[in-house]
Amino acid sequence: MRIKAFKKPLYVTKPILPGKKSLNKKIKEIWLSRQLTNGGKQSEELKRGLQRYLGAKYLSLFNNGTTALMVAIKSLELKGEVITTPFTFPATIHSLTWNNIKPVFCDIKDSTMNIDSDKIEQLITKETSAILGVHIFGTPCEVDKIKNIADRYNLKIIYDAAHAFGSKINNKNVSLFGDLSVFSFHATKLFNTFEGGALVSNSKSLIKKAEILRNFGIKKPEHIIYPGLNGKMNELQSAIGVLNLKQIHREIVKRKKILNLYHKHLGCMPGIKFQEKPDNIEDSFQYLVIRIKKEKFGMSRDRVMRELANYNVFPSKYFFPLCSEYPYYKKLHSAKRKNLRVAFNVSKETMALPFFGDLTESEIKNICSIIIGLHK
Ligand code: T4K
Repeated sequence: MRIKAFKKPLYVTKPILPGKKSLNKKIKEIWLSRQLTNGGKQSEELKRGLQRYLGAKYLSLFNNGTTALMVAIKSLELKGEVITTPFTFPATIHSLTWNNIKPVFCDIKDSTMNIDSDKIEQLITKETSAILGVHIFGTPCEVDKIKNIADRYNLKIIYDAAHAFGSKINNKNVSLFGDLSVFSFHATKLFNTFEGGALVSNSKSLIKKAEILRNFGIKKPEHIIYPGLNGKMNELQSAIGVLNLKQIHREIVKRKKILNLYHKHLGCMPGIKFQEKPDNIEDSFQYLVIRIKKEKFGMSRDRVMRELANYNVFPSKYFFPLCSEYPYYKKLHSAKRKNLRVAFNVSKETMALPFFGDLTESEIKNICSIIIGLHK
């Protein structure tokens, strides 16, 4: 059967939105209060809701995930070098550079595509101050192994949990691991506030410090104690968050079904590999990433993407190129390809397929049939 191109383009995601009626009610409240930012009723409500949802001890809202990352690094007063993964979004690595820290790239595991904790120790020098792990596509890093290394070498741990909203390890939310974790609430995320983010920690004093840094370093009027920036989430973003949080369960239920359908149709295809999810973890259902193994599939990831585009399907190349391949970082010793072989291969194979609650069963079936039809 010949499959027709989709009438409307299918992208990697389609954000959930609050209903207009409930949003109008929130807007009225904000207009009446005239408290637009710098804290307020909406941000307090969202903070409480997220703390509950993420099981976070302490949480601070941010205008986006990148600022939250930059502030996390500043709060821990990191210096020198930080060991991290090259297989991530630019924000992870740039946030180190903005803090005058040298990123040290560590290779990743082929199975989970997360930082390879068995290769971290050999990268530690007397300049190393922390490990920055990314729970890639919502699959948590090996947090126990990383903690063991950090404890032995007196290093701090930050987790970039931008993809891991609700991910769990042995039934414990990812927000409970590391010194600080960062979430992103960008429009493309499972839970969105259009733009937004949060910093979570088990340490009250760290979050307090981060909140001062988030507000220009102002501790109290006439008392400016750190070189801070402006990272606050405003009341409109917060209101959207309050409303979207109510829909999150429904969206996850739909995505679980969609994930199963993709597995059903593509799971046995030679040359197609899904991210491995260890038994002790719970997924965030943020992305559905497959790998195209060129030799076995008979076509490269890039060619598959070009073919899909003819049908109006536009997966995202998460993540290509590797951060270690950017001109700004390429000259670093740790950016050498021979040390990042797994990451280099993985970045040529991955693509995030359309994955959102509104995707219909027949759309998924057709996307999969197109891919299957390309197999040689
Ligand atoms: N750490 C990690 C590991 C991250 O992945 C990210 C962000 C961060 C940190 C930083 O967090 P934030 O500062 O962003 O809060 C997107 C997002 O812009 C970015 O937030 C996200 N990661 C990254 C993985 O994906 P692009 O370049 O893929 O975005 P874009 O505009 O191409 O969007 C992808 C598709 O989504 C579009 O084709 C259509 C759809 N879309 C997009 C937007 C913006 C919509 O339907 N509506 C929208 O409003 O980066």
